[in-house]
Amino acid sequence: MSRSEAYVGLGTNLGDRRRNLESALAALASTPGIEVAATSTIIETVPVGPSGQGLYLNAAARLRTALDPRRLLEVCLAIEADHGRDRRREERGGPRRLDLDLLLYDDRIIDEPGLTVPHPRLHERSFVLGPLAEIAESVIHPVLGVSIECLRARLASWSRAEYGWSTACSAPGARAGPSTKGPAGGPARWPGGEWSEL
Ligand code: A4P
Ligand code: MG
Repeated sequence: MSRSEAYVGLGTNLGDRRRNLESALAALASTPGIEVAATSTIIETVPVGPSGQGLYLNAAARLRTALDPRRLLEVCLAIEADHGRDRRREERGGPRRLDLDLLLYDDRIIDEPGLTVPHPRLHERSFVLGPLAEIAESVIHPVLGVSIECLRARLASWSRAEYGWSTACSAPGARAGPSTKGPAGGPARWPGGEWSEL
């Protein structure tokens, strides 16, 4: 059976946070057609978004999977619901027991209702790129055409220097993507306010 490689980002800032992550990884691993091939370390991060919420734990996992991207996302959303997440009652960007985002799926670019891959905000978020770079350092972002480690380093230096791309991180293979363009179709912009890992 052919298997694809997918990366999932995990976040939680409500309840027993470590247990939420461990239980979500166990649920992924016990799903037919999913093998958890690698996990990052768990990091504690300052919340991005509405103020007044608690610190997050974030992590990332590499999956080998026979499920297609749509089915894999459905599994992720079902695991969120099993962990007590109720989207109807939560604020956008606000506290949650469990967030599972499909970050990458092979080198696929998908922009359909309810499913965007690569995740449209992965390159803007240090709490995603930090763990992801541990297990996907040399994986190329299929829209931006640069490695995950390059994106992580770029975001870190952007937050220090407030720059855009550096020549060390040029993107000769970059393709136009759904949500990664800056104003007026320019290069992707790198918000600096999120560089806040503990
Ligand atoms: N959806 C489409 N594509 C995807 C994909 N690739 N992965 C759809 C996951 N979901 C995808 O999801 C809303 C809908 O997006 C889903 O039903 C699915 O059909 P969501 O999780 O409610 O929100 P979101 O749009 O995926 O955004 P995101 O980035 O997951 O959540 P928020 O609300 O923007 O941010 N601070 C720290 N330090 N750490 C965190 O983990 N997380 C958030 C959540 C805010 N601040 C944080 C953290
Ligand atoms: Mg999400």
